[in-house]
Amino acid sequence: MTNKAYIALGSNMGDAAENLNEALKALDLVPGVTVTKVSKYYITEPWGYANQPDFTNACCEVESTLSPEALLGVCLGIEAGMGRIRQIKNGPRVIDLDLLLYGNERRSTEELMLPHPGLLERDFVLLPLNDLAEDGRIGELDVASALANLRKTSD
Ligand code: PH2
Ligand code: MG
Ligand code: MG
Repeated sequence: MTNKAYIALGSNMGDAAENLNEALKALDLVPGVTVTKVSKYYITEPWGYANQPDFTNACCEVESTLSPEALLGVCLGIEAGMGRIRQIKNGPRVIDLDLLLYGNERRSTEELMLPHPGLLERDFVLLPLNDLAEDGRIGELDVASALANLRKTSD
């Protein structure tokens, strides 16, 4: 059985767009994972830790036969393979792959929260995710309204 999942990509070290390209290629090469849609790439101001370069952010849709936990493992494996070192919280990173949604699955373990807890609060996630929505929605999530709400509250 295949499921649709959504992954946020971010980078602000080296050639950030090239890092996103490389991560997308790596994802698509994994058996049981097919990248089916990719958003536009957005240059965004750093959130959470100001003194670092702007990020390039995007989102992709994948179709996967893997479990949510296995797909998270794939994301972490690609991050490690691309040389990500965890240093400063919210600080610079060569690649960040966050599993946002996996069908209508919900999880709240230490390893995995689904939907991703930051999803509704971060415009650098909602903006690219909205590119992948159909009629403003992804499954149960009204992405277009979430984006409009976020913009209202941040004015
Ligand atoms: N990721 C972070 C922290 N801050 N800011 C932007 N603009 N984009 C990100 O992807 C990002 C961030 C931690 O994952
Ligand atoms: Mg992450
Ligand atoms: Mg992140």
